[in-house]
Amino acid sequence: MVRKPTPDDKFSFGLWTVGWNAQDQFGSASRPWLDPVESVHKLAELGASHVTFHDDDVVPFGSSDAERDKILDRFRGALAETGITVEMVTTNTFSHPIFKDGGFTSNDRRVRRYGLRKVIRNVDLAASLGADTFVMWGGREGAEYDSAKDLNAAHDRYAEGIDTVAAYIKDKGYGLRIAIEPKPNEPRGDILLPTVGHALALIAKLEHGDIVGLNPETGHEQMAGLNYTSGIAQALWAEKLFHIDLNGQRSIKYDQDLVFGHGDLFSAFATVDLIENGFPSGGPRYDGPRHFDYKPSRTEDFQGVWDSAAANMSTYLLLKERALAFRADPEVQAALEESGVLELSQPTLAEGETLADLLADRSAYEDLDVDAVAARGFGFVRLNQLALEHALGAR
Ligand code: GLT
Ligand code: MN
Ligand code: MN
Repeated sequence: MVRKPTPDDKFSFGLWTVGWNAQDQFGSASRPWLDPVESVHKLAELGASHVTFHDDDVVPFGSSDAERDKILDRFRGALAETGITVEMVTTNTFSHPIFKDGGFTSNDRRVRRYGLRKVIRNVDLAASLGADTFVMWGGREGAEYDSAKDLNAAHDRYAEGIDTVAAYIKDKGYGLRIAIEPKPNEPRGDILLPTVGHALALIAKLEHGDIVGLNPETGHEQMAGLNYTSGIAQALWAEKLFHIDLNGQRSIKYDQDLVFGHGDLFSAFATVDLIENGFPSGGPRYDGPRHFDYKPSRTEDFQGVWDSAAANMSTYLLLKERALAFRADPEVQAALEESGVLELSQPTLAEGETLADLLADRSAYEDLDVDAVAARGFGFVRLNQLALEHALGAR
């Protein structure tokens, strides 16, 4: 049995996840519309503590100001009744046909100006709800054809858009940080900022990059054949892991958005191990919400929707239990030591040692018995097997 989640677990769900009516490329909706207020109540019952949403998930696109106020009042009421808080808000700049060539990077300048207005309006809403994070997933920022985009200008416009929003956040004194969510493709043939690394490189060139970080999603990195845990590790190292989207993906194919752990389970174990235990020798930690961005499969009715929401949290808690046991196991600690995993945190040059000292150190080069050093076995396989046995609950 898995224990029930508590607020300390910081579980969070996008309202677009459970609320997805399962319409896809090949078929119409298999579930009716779900009232976001009902989702808030249901998620609270299941043990989640936070929700996140796109502007249009709560207030339908095109609503009048009066309708918007009414809807938001009712939504705030649900938050107050349940104690659920909004930790992150994001903007839908991908559904309406106006965004078919992007929001911040559309070739049509009118679209970019409209997109920026939509985002800024949503920043105000995010701040008024007390969110900490403002996610930007540029699903439509990209192209199908290499001739369709001036990629130099596109990166300029992307940076301009993000910097403008960041400057606005600072100007207003809002306690928000922007988190860019990379994705390699889908719905565009190629999406700008396809991976964690690409996004980090863009952030480094921003004027207001200090409040811009990342929201990496498990499946999006895996769609590019990359290792999600490595991706969030580098984002952590860069002190840019502002938020996470956890889900499941089974290899390189369309974005599956499966329940966390229902894709590459052993990789999910590594992710939870990093989040809950941190790096083996210390370093920056992720302390934010454990946010699930998945889609209840199209085969599921509402019972299946709520079962799948609960499954994300159960899987996370199970893996957390295993990951804590893994690190607490003295045999694992000894194996980490033997494998040199802990030795890696030792700087290559000793304190105060200069390159000149190293060049003068014959034992480091001229006199080093390279064959003897090369003969060392690292024992990584044994270490990995220990991890697997812990993940399976065999230890
Ligand atoms: C969309 C996408 C997700 C993003 C959301 C944020 S929207 O569902 O597939 O990965 O996190 O805009
Ligand atoms: Mn996804
Ligand atoms: Mn996501």
